[in-house]
Amino acid sequence: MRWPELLAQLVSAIAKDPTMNPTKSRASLLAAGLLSITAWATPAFAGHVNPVLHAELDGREEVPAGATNRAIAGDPDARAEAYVFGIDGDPRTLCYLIVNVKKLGEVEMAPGAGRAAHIHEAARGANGPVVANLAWPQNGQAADCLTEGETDPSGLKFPTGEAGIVQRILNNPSNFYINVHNSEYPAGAIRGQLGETEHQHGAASGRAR
Ligand SMILES: [Cu+2]
Repeated sequence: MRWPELLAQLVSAIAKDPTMNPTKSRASLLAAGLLSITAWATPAFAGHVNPVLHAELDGREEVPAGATNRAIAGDPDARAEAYVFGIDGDPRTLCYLIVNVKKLGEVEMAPGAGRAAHIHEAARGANGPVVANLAWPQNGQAADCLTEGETDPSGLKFPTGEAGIVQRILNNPSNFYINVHNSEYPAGAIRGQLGETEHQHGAASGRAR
């Protein structure tokens, strides 16, 4: 996705997503994130180090609990994209978007009854524990910023309570994956390993866009 589309989708998600709590501080964080992305995506700022991570979520990436079972564990047709990024000067906050959700069942429904989204810790091909509770992408989008120690009615947004989990995710993205669950696929409908964006590779080689 091109940056202008991503920014438009982020703004749209902020405006529409009923799972977001548009508090003043959260809006400020998202604005800071937008500025980070905008500054980073501008050729004059190529090389800006604030990481922007991407995941392609696909039902075929979900793996069953039994390591020897090679069957597809997720929804084979469903797809989505996710972006994760940090905030300059706020190392304990992580922002994300889940966008371009396609063919995911129950997407019009409210969260709960198995409908949820997470960051888990495990390498590709393995399952691991939830390290961040994300918003269910109701109506196809979710966006928020989470700070270590922050809670909602269901508990800590980073449930392990680990100090430094945000930087660990940003610095070791391939050890983490995003997945989305629904009641049909309670163990995970779509999944994608976090990695650097193609845009970052472009910036590193001097092709900032
Ligand atoms: Cu999950």
